[in-house]
Parts: sequence; C-alpha cells; structure tokens
Amino acid sequence: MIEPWLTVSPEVREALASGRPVVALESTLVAHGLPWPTNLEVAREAEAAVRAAGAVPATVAVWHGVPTVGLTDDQVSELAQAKGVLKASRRDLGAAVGLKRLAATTVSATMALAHAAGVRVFATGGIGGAHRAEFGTRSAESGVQGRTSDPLPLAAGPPTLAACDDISADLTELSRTPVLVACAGAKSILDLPRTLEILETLGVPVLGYRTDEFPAFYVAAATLPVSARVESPAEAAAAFAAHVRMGGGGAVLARPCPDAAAIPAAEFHEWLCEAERDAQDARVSGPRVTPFLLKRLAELSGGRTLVANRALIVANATLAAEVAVELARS
Ligand code: PSU
Ligand code: MN
Repeated sequence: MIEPWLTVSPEVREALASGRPVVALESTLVAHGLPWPTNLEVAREAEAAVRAAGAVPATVAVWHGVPTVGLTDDQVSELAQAKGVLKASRRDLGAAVGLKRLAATTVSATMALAHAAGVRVFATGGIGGAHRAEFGTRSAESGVQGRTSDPLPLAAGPPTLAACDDISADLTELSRTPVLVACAGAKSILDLPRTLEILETLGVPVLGYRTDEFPAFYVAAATLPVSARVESPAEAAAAFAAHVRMGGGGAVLARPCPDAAAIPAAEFHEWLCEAERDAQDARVSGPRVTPFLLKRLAELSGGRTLVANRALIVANATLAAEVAVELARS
C-alpha cells in the first residue's frame, strides 16, 4: 500500500499497518530553524514527547535522494550537524530525489511525504505564511532600490524579490493534502492577518486548541480569530476527520506557546524590525528569509526566542500525539 518510492522505517510501517497512532515531525526546523546543538536536543525531545503520549514519531527528510518517513536517531543527529543541507519545500522534492540530495523537509514537503506514507497528523513549530509587506519595502538609506520602483532588480545584483510577494508553499499544501498540522499558529515574523485570509480562501480550517485566538508562534499576542475552537484532542480529531470525509485537504491545529516561555509582543516587535533591516542589508531573499530571521531573533533576544521555540515544538508534539491517538480509535 505504501508507495514504492518511499522509505518508511520498520517501526512506523508496523504501527501504520496495525492502525496504531503515528505523528510526523519535520526536519527543516532541525537543519535550518534551530542552531546546533539545540536542534538535536529539540528533535529528540519532540520524538520523546510523541512516544510519551502513546504514538510513534516519524521524522521526515530526503535522505541522500531517498524520501524517508521515520529517520533513525543517527540520521537525525547527522542532519542536525551536516553542512549544505537543502531546504526542500514541496516543489524541491523532485530535484532532491532526482539529484540524490540530503534535504530537510519544510511543512509543505513533510505533509506530502507523510500523506504518501498514510500518516495523518504532523507536529511543527509554526507554519509558514505571507511575509510582511514592511519587509519588502526597502529604505532609501540602505541604498537598495524599493520594489515598487524596481520591479526587475536583477541588474542590481542578487535577486531581491520583495518579501510581500513571498507566500509559503505551506499554505497551498494545506489546501490539498489531508494532514492535520499541530503548530503554534504561523510564525510571528509573518503578516498574520493576511496569512489567515489566505487560509480561509484556500478552505483550510484553523482550529484553536482551547483558544479563540490564532496564536502568534512564540509571541504572546493574538487577536485574530480561529475558524473553530476545540477543547480536547477528541474534538480536534472529530473536526479534522469530518473535514477530510467531506473532501477537505489539510487543517491547522493551533496551540498557543506555553505561557512561561512566550515573549511579550512589544519586545518582540523591536527585535523583528532590527532583524528585518539586517535581512535587507544582507539582501536575503527566498527560502533563506525565514532561517535568517529566526537566527537573528535568537541573537537579538539573547536566546529567549530559542527557549520559546523549543517549548512550543515539544508541546505541539504532545498535542499531535494525543490527536493521533484519538484518530486511531475512531
Ligand atoms: N517551525 C519552527 N521553525 C522552523 C519552521 C517551522 O519552529 O524553521 C520551518 C518549517 O519547515 C516551515 C518553514 O515550513 O519554516 C517555513 O519556511 P518558508 O517561510 O520559507 O516557507
Ligand atoms: Mn518563502
């Protein structure tokens, strides 16, 4: 039943065959989202959290050309330390496989591979979305032309595609692939109102886990509404299962960052503005934007964003496992 092009670890394969709960975990946050050695620690903690809640973890990557669901601990450890790992979103999977690359998978690519294996629940930190327009507006002082006056900036050097045109493939994949993504909402480096509007347009349910407000990743500031509130893993499983039965694709299950680690919005905003300026000065664009901003924010916050990122990833892994247990029951 599993696609012949896909490698699924024996433990995950057996769990799926006998209807036991499995939770997919992504690898971009390991290879590109967190620094060594926190990345390996978080990857292991997330796997342990899934097990503690009664499910089997399946970390996903393209292992030197082989799409793999369920990395071994040695593989996770290698991925956490390797240099030059490709960041593969949905569109990059073919090239990663065809060219035999070692690739970490983003939310979009992880959803695609999890679904191919028959895994229905996936945990990450925060999904991608629409980047902020402010980020695409280049200041005169930086010496870089603004996007409105410079629609074809190729002559000026490296590409400077404005970030306001930068919308994560995570959203498109959510619209079509029936996997439930447990996360702390969308990353707070993004334009969250616009991200939510796109999710609505694409028909993607945004379930708030014991909250009416869409969480803002590691920031404790949320005033945007979710599409439905759920009070328990059983309710989350019921809403997602019904969505899929009626022909729906993926869904977001958004759980706020644990209080003790969440960062006040005002403080975060200052760091974000500085990180965005640095990204523009360094002419960072495309898939490098998100990893660059996360790294700068960790530096500017003296490591506080890392503490929060870690706490929310582990909490999301636990929640995903609890929902997978419910889905396996039904
Ligand atoms: N969650 C985290 N850290 C991350 C990510 C999620 O806590 O680094 C990754 C996911 O792989 C997500 C990606 O798909 O960030 C978004 O990248 P982009 O904005 O380039 O689509
Ligand atoms: Mn992007």
